[in-house]
Amino acid sequence: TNRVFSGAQPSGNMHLGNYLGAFRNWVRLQDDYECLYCVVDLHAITVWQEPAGLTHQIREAAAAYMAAGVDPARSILFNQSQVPAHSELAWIFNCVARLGWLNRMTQFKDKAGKNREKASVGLYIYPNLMAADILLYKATHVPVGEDQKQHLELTRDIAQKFNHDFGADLFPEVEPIIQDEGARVMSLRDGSKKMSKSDPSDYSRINLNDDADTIAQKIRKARTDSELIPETPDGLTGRAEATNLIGIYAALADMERTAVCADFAGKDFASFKAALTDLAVAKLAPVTEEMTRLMNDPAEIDAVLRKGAERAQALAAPIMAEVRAAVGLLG
Ligand code: AQP
Repeated sequence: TNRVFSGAQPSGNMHLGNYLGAFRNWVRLQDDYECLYCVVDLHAITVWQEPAGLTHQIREAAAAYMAAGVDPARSILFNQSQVPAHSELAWIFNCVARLGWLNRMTQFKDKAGKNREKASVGLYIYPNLMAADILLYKATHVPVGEDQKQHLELTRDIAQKFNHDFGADLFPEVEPIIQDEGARVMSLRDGSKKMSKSDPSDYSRINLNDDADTIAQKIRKARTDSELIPETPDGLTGRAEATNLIGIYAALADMERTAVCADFAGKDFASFKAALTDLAVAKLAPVTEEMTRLMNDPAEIDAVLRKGAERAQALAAPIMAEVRAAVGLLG
């Protein structure tokens, strides 16, 4: 079978970038693959998370997946730490991956920043846990953005070295499902940075739990330039913020950028932003409403996650047994 694994970290508010770049695509993949969608809480705690906030964020992430259209009856929707085998396989991979491989990971360098000595060990070995997430289910396909390509390469290296070292043809070669560049949503405050949960400015992103007034205000304050909307996307060259807003419009409306430019050619950003606000509110309101409904009754979310964890555990158990046998651990 073709099996997809993907996840998002419950490290803050889920936002428009997660929705357009990940969730919306996950929903489509449900038609062609057996899918596992995971709230990767163990990844989130590689940087400090306030415990009470984390509990809320885990449930809210699960609510966001469902509200976006992930169907827990078709896909396995679960929370990483509720399936302990993720940690178990990650440890074995800590012993397979080489220091030199991890030293090359650019995301660690970015996230650890200048004070590398103060970064958690977890942040450093994060890619090994990601490899475990995927290989624990022998997933064959992983939808990834450009920024995760290097980690997926590492997953392939770990699978290959494991197979080689233990003379087992155990893990498959994982294929990326590459998201197109247009699916990348940038910060509303700075068109050179991606929209991110951890950006300290709430005005940099549209959260999936923002109400209509908040969305309107954020789009109104979004950075732009003083030029008009060009006739074609060629006229967006060197205009990162304008490119981003046109891109968001195109993604939400399921249109090509060319068509969006043609529709708004010669208009100023005030009128474009008004149209973008209407569109964003129309598209996101049902998602926000469903998230709110789910968050009002966490028992429903918890039950979905418990059921999901059971199903994931059932898939993982025989694979973990193969791994233990290959390594020589007692069963
Ligand atoms: N701005 C974005 N545009 C398109 N896709 C995005 N994704 C995240 N931001 C954007 C995609 O969402 C999925 C889940 O991401 P994640 O939560 O695991 O981690 P991330 O990429 O690190 O997201 P953030 O928001 O930037 O979180 P923090 O600030 O905590 O690091 C992934 O498929 C990702 O590509």
